[in-house]
Amino acid sequence: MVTLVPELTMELTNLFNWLKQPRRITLLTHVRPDGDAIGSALAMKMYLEKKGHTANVIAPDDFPDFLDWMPGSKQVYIHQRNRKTCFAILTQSDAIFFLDFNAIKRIEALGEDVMKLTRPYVSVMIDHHREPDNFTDYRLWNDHASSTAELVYTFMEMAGDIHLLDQDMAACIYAGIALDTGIFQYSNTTAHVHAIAGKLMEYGIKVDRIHNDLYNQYGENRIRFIGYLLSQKLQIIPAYRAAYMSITMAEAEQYKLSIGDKEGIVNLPLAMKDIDIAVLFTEDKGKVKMSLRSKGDVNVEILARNFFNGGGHMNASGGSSKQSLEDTIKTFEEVLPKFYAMPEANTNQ
Ligand SMILES: [Mn+2]
Repeated sequence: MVTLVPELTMELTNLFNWLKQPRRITLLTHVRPDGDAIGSALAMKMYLEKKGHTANVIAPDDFPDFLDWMPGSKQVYIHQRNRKTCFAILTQSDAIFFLDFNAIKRIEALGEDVMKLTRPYVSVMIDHHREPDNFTDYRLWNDHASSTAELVYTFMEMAGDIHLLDQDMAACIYAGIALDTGIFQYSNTTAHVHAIAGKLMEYGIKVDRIHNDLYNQYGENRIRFIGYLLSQKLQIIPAYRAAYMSITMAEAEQYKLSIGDKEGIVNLPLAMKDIDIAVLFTEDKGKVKMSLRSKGDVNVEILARNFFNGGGHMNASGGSSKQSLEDTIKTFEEVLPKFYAMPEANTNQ
């Protein structure tokens, strides 16, 4: 039986006590922030402000447009575009919260700025990705949690502050959970997740509107691009029940893709009954970004961690490569047999 709710440790009690005084708190999310990262950060910001703290959210780079509806999204500082202001905010922080990631390298240049800070600050990690680095004073971490948003809810509950929850916070937390569970369909969708979602609905959030805002906001270009990818670019390796697609920079340009347009595309090949692994390779300046997804007991986290400098979750991970797009794909095809030979590749073995 896995523990779904982290224990309230002595350490966390100390943190809650420390938060009884007004503090200046900065909330950081990972690069290419997703809905769980932004939703968690915004809900946490609203909660901390209600507690009398000053709270700011900094994201390393831009988040997709389909998250613009989230209350407070306009106040998110983008480090890549506003490095000076972000650094000024960081230098004045009494505490820094690291949300939805667990290694300082995951925030790239923003992490470098955090390392430069000379004034002492309290550090807190709230995260659900596997294998966390040990770099914070406090952590609310559980890799069985569906999402960081779920853990933000847990944080408020543990602090005895669930009465501070309101409709805006509930909407952000609900969206984070919905996105990270693939709308309550992945294996991380526990009874506990549904119970929290039910409680959030009591705050009057409109789930149909949230789903529309999250999933039905695309332009014609994305729909046509998906058609092109599936008909022209989909590759299948039947022996390893794997499928992959790749996006070159030229194609992204041609179809005028924005960051949000690539979201969810990696999952499409998993709809095939004979496919357990789906990978999307995206060419970027000087590197290739990879999204890896799997079904059932196939653990793509092991694949991402061991061969592509990444990690995440068993059924959803990210990775990257400094090789060319072509060579990255070649490497992927070469490491597949090695991956399947690893005992951890399939959690049911
Ligand atoms: Mn997450």
